[in-house]
Amino acid sequence: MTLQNLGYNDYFEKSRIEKNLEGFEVGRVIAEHKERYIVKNEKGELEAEITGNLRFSAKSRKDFPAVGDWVSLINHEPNFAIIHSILPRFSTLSRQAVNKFGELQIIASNIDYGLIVQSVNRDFSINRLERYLTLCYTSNIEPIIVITKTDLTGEQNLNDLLNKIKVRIENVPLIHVSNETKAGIDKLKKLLYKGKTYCLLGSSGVGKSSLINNLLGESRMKTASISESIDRGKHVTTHRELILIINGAILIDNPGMREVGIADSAPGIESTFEKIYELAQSCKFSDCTHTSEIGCAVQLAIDNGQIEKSYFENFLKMEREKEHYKSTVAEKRRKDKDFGKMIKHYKETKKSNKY
Ligand SMILES: Nc1nc2c(ncn2[C@@H]2O[C@H](COP(=O)(O)OP(=O)(O)OP(=O)(O)O)[C@@H](O)[C@H]2O)c(=O)[nH]1
Ligand SMILES: [Mg+2]
Ligand SMILES: [Zn+2]
Repeated sequence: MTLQNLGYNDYFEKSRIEKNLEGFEVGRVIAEHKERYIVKNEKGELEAEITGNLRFSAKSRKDFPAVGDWVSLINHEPNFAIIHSILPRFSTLSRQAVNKFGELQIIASNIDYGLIVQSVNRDFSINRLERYLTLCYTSNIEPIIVITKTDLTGEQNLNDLLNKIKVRIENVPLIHVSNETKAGIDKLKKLLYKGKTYCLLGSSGVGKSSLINNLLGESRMKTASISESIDRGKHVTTHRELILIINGAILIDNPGMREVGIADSAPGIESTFEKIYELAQSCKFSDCTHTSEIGCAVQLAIDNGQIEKSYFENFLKMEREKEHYKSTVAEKRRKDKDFGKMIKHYKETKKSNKY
């Protein structure tokens, strides 16, 4: 095992030198269990914790290690290390943290490709596909769409579903597989490149772990049948884990996501809804909201069937979420600033009272 096998490359080596970390060993975070990490390098796997300094100077979740990170290490014992610092990330896949408005949750870092997995049955949703696309594009991560469980539907249905995707989503590789019959698995294998990191994204029960097992050719990841009564996954995978695939690609399995919340994702929304941005250039008014204005090219395109109404509605919904996230963050910052001012004022008055 070399560091390169784990995805180490010139980008990370350059920043290691720039940050004067030559004296430190490095490793990649391959799993996280509540602030305890498993780090892997050429010597094997180590358990690791962060330094107190890293913890106290952390301002947000972003300052903590995430699966996929390259970290510098201080070794104490043979199988235990302290994480001294996080090497600058090449990409960060994140979403709006569930139930914590205005906060980000890092899904994984240093990802090259996002494998967006949906099954042909209940889970299938183009709106949600566009959400995942937005997350990927926001972080410069290349998306690949993987439709699973093709054995559960007929050929006609499958083609209808694939065509629906193609109408709305262009220029994204689209693969369909069955983890049961193994149809399509080889096609997906061809999109896995040596030294590149792939993160599996999707709801619980769509077959992410089954897919990894098939690509590996062995049952490494735990999978479980979905709940028959509600046709939903049981959240079998409980933590992120980085796995090496035979032909040199690196895959990160992910627990199923219930929500795909949009954070500060302007670039991602722009790429996902490129057609709307293009049309908007022909609107009569430059500040057109594309809702009720005269001469709106977007509304016209909906009326004549050039774009789907649901595509536009999904765009609006995600735009609103992005704006809401931004204003929540701004509000938080303002409060923090006020609090800082209050403390400063308190200290100053205390000082002036002294003399
Ligand atoms: N018929 C069929 N069943 C599949 C396919 N892929 C996965 N399954 C089944 O779906 C169930 C869930 O699969 P998992 O691989 O555990 O799903 P997951 O996406 O990893 O789920 P979480 O870990 O909960 O996020 C298992 O019973 C699998 O056997 C498929 O292509 N066809
Ligand atoms: Mg799983
Ligand atoms: Zn308009």
